[in-house]
Amino acid sequence: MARRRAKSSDLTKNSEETLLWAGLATSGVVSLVVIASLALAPIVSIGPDEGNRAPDFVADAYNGGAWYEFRMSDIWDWDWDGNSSESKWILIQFIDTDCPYCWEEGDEMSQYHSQWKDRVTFVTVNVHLNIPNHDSSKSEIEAFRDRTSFGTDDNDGDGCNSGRDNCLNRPGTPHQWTYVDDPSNSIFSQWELSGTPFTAILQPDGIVAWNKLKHQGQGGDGEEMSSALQRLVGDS
Ligand SMILES: [Ca+2]
Repeated sequence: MARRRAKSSDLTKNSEETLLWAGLATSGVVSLVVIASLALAPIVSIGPDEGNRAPDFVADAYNGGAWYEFRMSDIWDWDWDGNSSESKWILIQFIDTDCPYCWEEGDEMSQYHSQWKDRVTFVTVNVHLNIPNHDSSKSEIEAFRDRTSFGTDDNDGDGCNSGRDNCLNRPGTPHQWTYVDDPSNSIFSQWELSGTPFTAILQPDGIVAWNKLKHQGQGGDGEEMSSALQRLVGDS
């Protein structure tokens, strides 16, 4: 009996050792596979350049009804296959509610949105430039987006467009998309910007596909955003 017991205990020990070695071998193979796939995966830098993954951020956002916490990457389709037209592209615009060119661009943005809204998600980031008569607030952002009364039509610093206009008179229609507040200009810095307005187009997976400064800056090919949308997204 003692012998048998010893034998059976040896057998158990042997099979435990076999299992241990099998386990180590498997984890070794798994590690190699993991290392190989990490080595093969393209390294995507984070930044504002075309081909980079756009900087992610979490910030207060206004959707026309309420302010809420918005995370940029929540609207990215990480598994985008490069073709599917079900995933939406992203247009990110940077403005300051007091910047005159942003005021004028309000109309273009309304037109782009009405043409592309089914294929492109619009996000406007409001920065706070340190310029005289640029005094913005969440209430002013709401009024700029919604085209509602805020400020006066006198050039007295009260309202949008360097305080020259009541936000109610912004060119264009109410903007039916998410407005993000960037009170510390941190998103603006991540995009390495120095002025507004600025726009970029992102693929559905968050990769920068078109950066305005690259095309419309010095040495650029002059491509307009509307042409870029047509080229990248296709027929709206
Ligand atoms: Ca203002």
